[in-house]
Amino acid sequence: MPTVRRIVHEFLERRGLTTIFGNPGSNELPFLTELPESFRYVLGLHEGVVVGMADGFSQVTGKPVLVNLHSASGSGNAMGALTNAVYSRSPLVLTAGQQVRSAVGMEAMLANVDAAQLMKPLVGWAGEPTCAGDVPRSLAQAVFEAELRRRPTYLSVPYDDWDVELDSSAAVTLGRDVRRGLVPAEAVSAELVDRVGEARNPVLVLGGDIDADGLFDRAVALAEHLNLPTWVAPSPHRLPFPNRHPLARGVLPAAIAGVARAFEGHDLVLVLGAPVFRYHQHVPGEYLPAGCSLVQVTDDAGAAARAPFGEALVADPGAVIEALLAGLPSRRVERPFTPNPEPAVGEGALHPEQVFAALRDTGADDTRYVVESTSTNGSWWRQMDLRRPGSYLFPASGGLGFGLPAAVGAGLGRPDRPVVAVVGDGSANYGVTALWTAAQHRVPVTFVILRNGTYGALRWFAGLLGTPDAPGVDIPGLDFTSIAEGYGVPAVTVTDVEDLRSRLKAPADGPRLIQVDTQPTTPD
Ligand code: TZD
Ligand code: CA
Repeated sequence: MPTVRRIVHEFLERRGLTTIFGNPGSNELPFLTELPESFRYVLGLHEGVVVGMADGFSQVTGKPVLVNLHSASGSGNAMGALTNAVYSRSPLVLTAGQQVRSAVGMEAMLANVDAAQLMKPLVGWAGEPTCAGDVPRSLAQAVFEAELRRRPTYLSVPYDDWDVELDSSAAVTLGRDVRRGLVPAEAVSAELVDRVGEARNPVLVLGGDIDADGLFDRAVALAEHLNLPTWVAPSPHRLPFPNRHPLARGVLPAAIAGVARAFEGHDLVLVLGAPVFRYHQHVPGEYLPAGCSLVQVTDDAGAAARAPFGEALVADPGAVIEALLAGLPSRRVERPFTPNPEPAVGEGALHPEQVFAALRDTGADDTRYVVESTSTNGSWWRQMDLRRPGSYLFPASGGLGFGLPAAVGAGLGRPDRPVVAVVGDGSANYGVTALWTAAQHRVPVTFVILRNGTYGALRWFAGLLGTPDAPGVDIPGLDFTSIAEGYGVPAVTVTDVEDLRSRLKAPADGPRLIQVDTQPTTPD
């Protein structure tokens, strides 16, 4: 008779969840023993890094990923990084080892008291099987809930369950398939097609789901077909549209008044694959200019329900894109891509624009950039020219500690594309142990650390919020070359732009870190 362990391993194998990101403890070892050959265990030295790596891996593969955490303490450490996975809609399946069943009630060491409750409200679903016999089904549910809701899930399993033998009926779960398909009814589609066709001056807004769903090229086709000015929804965690495309209008400002200003003169805003909207700075005002209406198409029922204004259609954005392409005549106008401006030049240290221009000029077209540098946002979009799907990842909740780990996860998940992490000297600290995993697995990521000696974005915010005397915004005395070497990653400091360019051009067969001293800037 098969054990719970055998059945669960086989289920995971059949579903392709054979890369496990984890940081184990005693409660988890009974699950991890006797793993079949096809499994790969990627050890992270801190649970925030474990989840960040899994998030990057999931985002580039488009698949659910198994994460293994240690009881309550490991789960708690994972929680900050988990906020990013929630907003990137990454289907991470978190598992945590529980004490043996008889020891949970008395709160023995390592009991995870009320485990499912611990991770709510971040996860879309959380549970602990009521008996060993229900572990395979519960694990399958955790995987399917993550896929269907596109949100992390959490399962706590008492460690004395894994050796329990089950009869053959427990294996029926193995063969299950669960899918989603949200194509709108024809009449609903037709109504939306007419509405866009009749609009006097429509505008398109694209969100991260467009890139995540493999719709980047179809969204470009739609914008070009209808000659639609195209914005990226505020606070993007992925890039859904080429940023120098002649129809690209940039990233919408993350404030109510700024968004309304951007829509001035338009009568219809069509939002595909984004919440409405992920504002950040609170600048109150009208949500839309007079005479303008908004329609949001998303497969995320929660995002549709919580939007403060506009109409929403819960459907696959891809189905709506195809309906619009098929249903409306072409208004296409050929125009060249918009060239990048000359980079600003720093004094005393490199301007971030010089660094980004060097990346742009030396990087392969299909390079994936994982970015976590907050005060350099404007410089980034001015200097980059990203034309491929999956070129850009950014922490989706704004929770730092994503950049280094997600770059490692992206490199492990899709080794066919080069990965460059562009990370601030502040952000790098939250996920720095990812360097060790990169070194151990020889993941060929180039880590570019922008060292400006400060939490640049906080300095800028201090000005906006009228709090110039707030402490805790400078971070002098950090040297990432010594830190990286300690984790096994070769590293250099660069102060000259030509030196930077020649180093970026040099081939690398493993991870490397380039620390660049940069001039402080503001995000705009
Ligand atoms: N802690 C966590 C986990 N997430 C956060 N977002 C912050 C603190 C607050 N924070 C920001 O929102 S931006 C920032 C902090 C500390 C500064 C990041 O510094 P950096 O980048 O060096 O990475 P810049 O370009 O100098 O701003
Ligand atoms: Ca900084």
